Amino acid sequence: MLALLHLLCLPLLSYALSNDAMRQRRVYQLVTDRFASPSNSSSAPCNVASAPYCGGTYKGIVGKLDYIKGMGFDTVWISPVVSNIGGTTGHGQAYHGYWTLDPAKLNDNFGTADDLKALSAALHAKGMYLMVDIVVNHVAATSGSSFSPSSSYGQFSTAASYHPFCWITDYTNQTQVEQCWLGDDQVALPDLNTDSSTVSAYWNAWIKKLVSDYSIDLIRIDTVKHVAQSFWPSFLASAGVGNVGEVLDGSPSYVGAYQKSAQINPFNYPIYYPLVRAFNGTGGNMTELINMSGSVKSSFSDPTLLGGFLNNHDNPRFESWVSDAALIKNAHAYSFVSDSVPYLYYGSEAGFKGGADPLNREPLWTSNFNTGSDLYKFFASLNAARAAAGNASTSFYTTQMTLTSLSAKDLLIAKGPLLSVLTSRGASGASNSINIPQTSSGWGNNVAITDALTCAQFNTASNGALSVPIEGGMPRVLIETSKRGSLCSNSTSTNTSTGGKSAAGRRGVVDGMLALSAGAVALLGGAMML
Ligand code: ABC
Ligand code: CA
Repeated sequence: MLALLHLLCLPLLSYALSNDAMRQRRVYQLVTDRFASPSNSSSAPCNVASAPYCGGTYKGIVGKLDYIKGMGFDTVWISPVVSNIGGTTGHGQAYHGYWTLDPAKLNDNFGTADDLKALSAALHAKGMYLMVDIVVNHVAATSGSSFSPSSSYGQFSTAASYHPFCWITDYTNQTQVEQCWLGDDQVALPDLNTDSSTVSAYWNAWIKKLVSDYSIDLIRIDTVKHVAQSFWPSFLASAGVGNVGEVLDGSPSYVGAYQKSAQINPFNYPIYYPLVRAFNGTGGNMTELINMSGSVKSSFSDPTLLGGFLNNHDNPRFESWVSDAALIKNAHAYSFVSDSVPYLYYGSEAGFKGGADPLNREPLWTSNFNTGSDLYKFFASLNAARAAAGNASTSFYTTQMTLTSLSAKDLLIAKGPLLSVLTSRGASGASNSINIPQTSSGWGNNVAITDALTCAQFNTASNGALSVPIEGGMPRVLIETSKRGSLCSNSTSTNTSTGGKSAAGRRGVVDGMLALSAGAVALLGGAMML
């Protein structure tokens, strides 16, 4: 028995498996203060414009895990957990968690240490993972040039822990980006001297303890480009868990260097800007997106480990620019059918449209956590498609996609066994069919194909080509019916192009997918916490 356990455990300890496990995640990003309050009253006020704490807590999240899991997500990214500066600043309160005071203490607005442990345990009990946001670049203060650290900052109570005051004014000057301060006179972010061995030793011990105290599975790292690359490898080794890092820059070579040289798995900010432009109206052209995906491939050591997103807490929601429901779905679908690990920012499923920070951090409780909405089911279908592809082929997650332009507005993404068609035609755009040649799909002659989004079925022709209609400008996410597993298993539609599908059928799809993957998820969870 012991020998068997040994055999089972050994390969799970390897660092490589941590990356394998990362690729299979589907991440739901929430702002702890804005996701769920214990009372969950849909009328509880939250004036986002004035940026106050609105009452969301860890207990609130625990109560809504089925809402997240039911959409097919298996990982929850929560806000930074450490204690923050109090009071109301010129930019409101520290409800987002990025204004660190003492990193050795927790932010008690979100609950107690036991509440955070309970959240971690509740996630693991459901075969899900906890991703915690962490900040090592800075602390926060309400004064810039006159900042003088005190014992409230815990370990960082003397000037020796900081880079001398200067604002970052030139983002092309990397020394400035690393050593000067973010923020402004309302809220300064005093820059820690992460180049000092005392500071880096503190952070290394801190992350090890945080991960262990709260059984954290993954970390999201803030302000990565503001800390020297040489800081990260030993910090990540101390963390001992997978990471996704924020390198907020549109240049693939600049961002790619953090993966090549510093073991960070960045969010795919280089693709974000062309992605928005591709679907930011019905004139959207796919060329820039295709070209950027090529640059990303050559600039990163492994594009399948990047974080793919359309929305997050720092940018205006895509829906604040675009109201066409089909364009919104196409833009969101990209992150789920392409190489990156998919991230969904909470509220996208509720149709939130908030603009620039702080308006993009709406309370979710006003939505009543509706699991019956068209968008909720849309994201569930995308997750189910990704899971089905991974179940059908072990190489799905590591296979790099191929992007082909089918026309100026139509994009084919091949990532076997998934083949997706995204289009910027828009809800009232043309409905002419897309022709996918066998050379692009690799599908056999006369085989049945399922669209994961509608459960409609099609057949390839006797030469293997597939003609698939575009309806209402909606994307298509296609997989061979023989490989779909439980995806659309409750569907009654066959060989149709109309894609009629009952809501009940769709729910069955998601439930089936989660049941299938639960064992694997639990196994990986054990590995990641070892
Ligand atoms: C508060 C208010 C805002 C107000 C702001 C000045 O102060 O809420 O209304 O406008 C936290 C809070 C924020 C808060 C800030 C500052 O603290 O969440 O609400 O804003 O007090 C991370 C987090 C972010 C967090 C912090 C600080 C850092 O995700 O939520 O903010 O812990 C830079 C950093 C990046 C940081 C971001 C907010 O600022 O690099 O880590 N995000 C250029 C620069 C980027 C820069 C970006 C800012 O501008 O290169 O470094 O990000 O908009 C592309 C280019 C890019 C360019 C973009 C805009 O365009 O290639 O280089 O980015 O094409
Ligand atoms: Ca710095």
